[in-house]
Amino acid sequence: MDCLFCKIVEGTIPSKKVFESENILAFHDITPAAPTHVLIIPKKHIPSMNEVSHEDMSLIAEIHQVAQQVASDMGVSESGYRLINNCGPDGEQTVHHLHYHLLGGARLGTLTG
Ligand code: IU
Repeated sequence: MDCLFCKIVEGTIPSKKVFESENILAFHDITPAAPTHVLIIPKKHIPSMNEVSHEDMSLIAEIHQVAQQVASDMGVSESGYRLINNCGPDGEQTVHHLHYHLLGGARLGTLTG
């Protein structure tokens, strides 16, 4: 399958990993939008939030656990952070493998301006 994040999971494209388990991988975003910008992905290929099924609920729970761990490891637990999923064209999703952006290390501004 021609999926960038599947290739990162397989190791055929390198990444700067910050966490790996049987089901989840977390790595630094190649174009950081904040001082801390980590992508957390399931190893399973799920194209977007729209295709997350009931069977995937344990994966989603694990992603939240990993986000907590990564935030702690990156030193942003107390200062705070954002966990963002972009879905579809209006959500500006560019990589079609489910992923969550963990952003922190600076005041990120409000979503409503
Ligand atoms: P989006 O939610 O699909 O818009 O985010 C995709 C992210 O993947 C984006 O922040 C890119 O900088 C990031 N990324 C990456 O980390 N490594 C890559 O080789 C490519 C994109 I292409």
